[in-house]
Amino acid sequence: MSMMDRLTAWAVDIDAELARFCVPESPSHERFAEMLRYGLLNGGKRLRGGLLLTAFEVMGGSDETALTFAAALECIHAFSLIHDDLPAMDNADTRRGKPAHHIVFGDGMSVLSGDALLAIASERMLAMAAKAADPIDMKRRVEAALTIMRSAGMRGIAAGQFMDLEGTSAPQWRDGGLDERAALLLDIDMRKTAEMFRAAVEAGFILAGADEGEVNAAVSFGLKLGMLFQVRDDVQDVGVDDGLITWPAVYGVEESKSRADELEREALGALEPLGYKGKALAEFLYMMRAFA
Ligand code: GRG
Repeated sequence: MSMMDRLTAWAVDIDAELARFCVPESPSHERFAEMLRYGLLNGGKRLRGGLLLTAFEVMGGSDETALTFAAALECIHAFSLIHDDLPAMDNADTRRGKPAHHIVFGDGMSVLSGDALLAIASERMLAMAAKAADPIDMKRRVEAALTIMRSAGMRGIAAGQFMDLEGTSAPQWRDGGLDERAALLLDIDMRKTAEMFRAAVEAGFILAGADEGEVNAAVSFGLKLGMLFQVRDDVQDVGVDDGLITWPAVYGVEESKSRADELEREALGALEPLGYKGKALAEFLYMMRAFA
């Protein structure tokens, strides 16, 4: 089966798990559940969840636990997209080809839905940890939850979004030369995008019981892959999102493409310590060329 077919199959499993995340606690909360489902089950590619499941599998993991963590990661990603689209943030009217969450439910409900999705992701991972059969498994699940939640906070998307909101009025951008602008771009993208890819691979490895050297390789690969995704996404969006802090805005389109090629080589290089176990992750990287 090709990696693309596997992602398609995993997306079905992840969506089924996400649907279990939004079962209303009482019949009067059906509308609340509907809002969560609208933000979650709306055609996301499930790259981050699929990456976590690939990483889990290559390290020999085979139980159902990882699916909850893959869904939790997608749940956090969905929260960030709902909030990012709000008028107070990126002010986007559409998401995944449909009206954005706040266009359908209103700003207040979208803030609330994002809050709920972040809390539910954390709750589901901790519930999975609490029901581990032995202390080793419990520790792995807590550590996987920790690394995923870190990708959302001060180190991850919230910090990235903070810098993105300051945007082009930040002194490093407004007054800076190429080096300062490039450093700002790297800092934003590392947090806003690469951290979630890092968390996906790292959590998959931790859950499957990978050793420290293997986890280090996973971290390095995940960060490079996430950055690669963002560079290609920026290049694809030239003409759509101009005026933002992007790779083409700093380096121009051709140089951005060469940097993407370089990042791809570096990501593949980061897999070398894993030997044959890195093969499926390399396939995942090649498969992602189709998306950005
Ligand atoms: C509001 C805390 C908070 C964070 C928002 C992630 C983020 C920060 C903003 C989203 C907008 C953005 C440009 C993110 C960069 C990464 C990116 C290209 C996301 C889209 O990811 P895909 O293509 O989306 O995997 P799907 O829809 O397939 O899940």
